Amino acid sequence: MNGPDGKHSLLKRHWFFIFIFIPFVLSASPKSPLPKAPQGMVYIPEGYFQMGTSSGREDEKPMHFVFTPAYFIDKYEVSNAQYLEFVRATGHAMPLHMDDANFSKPDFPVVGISWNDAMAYSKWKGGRLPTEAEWEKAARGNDDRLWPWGNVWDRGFFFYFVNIFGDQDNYPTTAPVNYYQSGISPFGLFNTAGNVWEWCLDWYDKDYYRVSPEINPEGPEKTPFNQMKVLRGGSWINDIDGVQVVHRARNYPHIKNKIYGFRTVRPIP
Ligand SMILES: [Ca+2]
Ligand SMILES: [Ca+2]
Repeated sequence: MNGPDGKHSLLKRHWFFIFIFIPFVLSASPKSPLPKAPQGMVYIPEGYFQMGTSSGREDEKPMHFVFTPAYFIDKYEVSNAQYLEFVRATGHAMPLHMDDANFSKPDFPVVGISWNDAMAYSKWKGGRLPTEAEWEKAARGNDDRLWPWGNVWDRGFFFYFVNIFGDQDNYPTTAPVNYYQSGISPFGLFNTAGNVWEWCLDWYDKDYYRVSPEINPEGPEKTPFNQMKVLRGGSWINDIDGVQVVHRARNYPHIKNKIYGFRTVRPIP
């Protein structure tokens, strides 16, 4: 149709596109796209999760709802390769056990570092250590599970889910930070349970859950009775119950050994 009627209807079709289709496209696109996570990190959205347990050890009680703002957290425990980059760039002291082939491979988690070392590395990367709440939320999601993969441990079925004591999981000491894909957390973090314990930001207080704030708890104040930092997740020397993501361990911030490592958090301003 080349007559005036044909042009008119084409014009009408254009107006249809402008008034109907474009607003539809705009309203269908997300209002605020998720921030892009830095390389090697995972985005954890703001919101509530269930922290602690009502049936576990005394210092895990009670189960309580906690809100955190959104943040980024490392998908893996910090590796030797990453930590040595920091040592080379800053002149920071080398980690212990780098002469032991069981612990020094580049893709294995760094061990032999204190809480102070872990915090120095985290700051150099533009972040800090996770609070206990941030660590537990990233390891567990919001459904009250006891391990990152769920609530059931069946040795016959879940064989390569987690690095615990013994070599039936393929590794008698530490394992590569990206091993045990089957045991990832609901947010995709590797090895929150097992491999190495992970230093957290908070001072340890066994009664903290009974008094902690609901919104973004950052741990108790340091007191003369309370001089240790929290560690979470268990390690390659624990049994399967020892690596439940609700367990809370602690030690002095200067201690270094073969079972303590860490991962970092980057807060979102
Ligand atoms: Ca093992
Ligand atoms: Ca771990």
